[in-house]
Amino acid sequence: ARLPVRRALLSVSDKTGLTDLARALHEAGTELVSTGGTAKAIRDAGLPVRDVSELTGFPEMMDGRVKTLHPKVHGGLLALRDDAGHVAAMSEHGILPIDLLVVNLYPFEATVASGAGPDECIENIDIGGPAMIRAAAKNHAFVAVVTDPEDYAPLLEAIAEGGTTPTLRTRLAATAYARTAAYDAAVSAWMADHAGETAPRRRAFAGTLAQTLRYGENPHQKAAFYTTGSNRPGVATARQLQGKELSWNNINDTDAAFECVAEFDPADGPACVIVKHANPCGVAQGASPAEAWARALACDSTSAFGGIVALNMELDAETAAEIAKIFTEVVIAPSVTPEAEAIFAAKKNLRLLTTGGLPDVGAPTTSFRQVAGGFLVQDRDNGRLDPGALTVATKRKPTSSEMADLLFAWKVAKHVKSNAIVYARDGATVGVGAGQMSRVDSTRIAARKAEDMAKTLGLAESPAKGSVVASDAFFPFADGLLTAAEAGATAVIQPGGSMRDAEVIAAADEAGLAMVFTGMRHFRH
Ligand code: 93A
Repeated sequence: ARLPVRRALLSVSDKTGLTDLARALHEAGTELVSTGGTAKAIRDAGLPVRDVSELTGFPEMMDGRVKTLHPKVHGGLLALRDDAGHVAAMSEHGILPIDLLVVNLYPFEATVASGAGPDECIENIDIGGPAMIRAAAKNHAFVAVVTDPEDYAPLLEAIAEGGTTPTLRTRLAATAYARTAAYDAAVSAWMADHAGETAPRRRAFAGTLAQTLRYGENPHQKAAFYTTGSNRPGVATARQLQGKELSWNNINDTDAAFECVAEFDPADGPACVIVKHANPCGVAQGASPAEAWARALACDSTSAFGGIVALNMELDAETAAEIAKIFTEVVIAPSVTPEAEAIFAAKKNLRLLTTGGLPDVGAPTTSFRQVAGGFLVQDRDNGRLDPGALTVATKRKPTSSEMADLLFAWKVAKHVKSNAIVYARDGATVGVGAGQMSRVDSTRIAARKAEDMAKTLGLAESPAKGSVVASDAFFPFADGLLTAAEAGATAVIQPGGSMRDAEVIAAADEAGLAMVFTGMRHFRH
């Protein structure tokens, strides 16, 4: 059942491993046919190769837009070798069978990511490549198609054993269609962006396999990481400087931490976020990155153990030395000083990532949520508060220091799973309540966290006393608000808009609280 590879067509943009592959094929007796640049690379390596233009009898034309789009190529890929009519057509028209196709496409995604203009992006939409890939993959009963240099080795192994097997050809065909689907999805997304299309309805969604993970959320789940070709600074585009391979949970939590810290403009000073189980357990600003870290850690030092740390600016040696004192899974920052890198080098397992910058949290990107039988698509929550649009609901207006903390707490609450309650003071969280089914429970949990913080740090009273509180959605009843007031919060930020707003406002006035409405909700599930 093994099929020999007598003739191969090679046409690759990414020439990684090309000459080694071509040499091995040549030594195995395979005739090589190739397009312009690929043929040149093979010839330069001293190997015999036929130009595809010789095969087709047409020159490559129109700046390469038409090189392989010809019946001599597509007939050779699509003909059924066991069909008398197909075989007769081949001989009548001088079509030679092609047993192996090696193609990788014009780098459309990389061209877009590089910030190239529209003309260059369009020129990098490969037409002939996907056409050949799809033809060869359809005819995988007879043809092997390789679209990823990582598959060169298994291909050559099969050839050394006498030829390609049906299983290998089918697996390669599946990979090939995954590639053309992801490619077209990237083109579609770019075109939609280009046309200013904001609704997700005209888009196809696909990613490119970036990494096979050891396992998923749990060890019995298989998992992989796909990237969409975006150049947004973040976990998908980060450079890993050291440490073990990222796990599924690492990637998920690192994303949560970095997206949260990106809310804090470095122009407003250093900020640090510590995440556990996709929720921030401490967020703080500070005079230095080390101070931001120390204040974020102080919020919930118990939960921070084994956490993910994100900084909004360069990681320096002082901060690295402090972080290294506790067990940390991942540190992510726009950049790292050589001194800080040297400090972490002693922590072999710690994964250190740099992103080169912070993402624009206001930029529109898409988020997904899988449900049984489908998936939900929405704009990522890129809602940002215009402080001028806040309305004061209570008799008392927040003081300027309360207002600064309210805006801080609101940014954090956006990144806490609903129902989210965040107590903050002096630019640092002092209690986070996350993921409860009842808002009043989140309010109580956050207050208890603040009491724990007082105990751990030996404070005379709960740091919730004199704090402000943010709620990701409105208080449906006064009870949650009153719980926050009892814990010592003096000011509240929340969307407003409850049927019982009047009741909630009256309770706030009676407790002497200042309360502002954002008119914007930040559910996160
Ligand atoms: O411009 S194309 O869409 N027209 C074609 O007929 C065609 N055939 C192959 N691009 C085409 N290709 C692509 O050229 C391949 O997919 C590959 O990425 C690239 C290889 O070109 P070269 O061998 O000249 O480097």
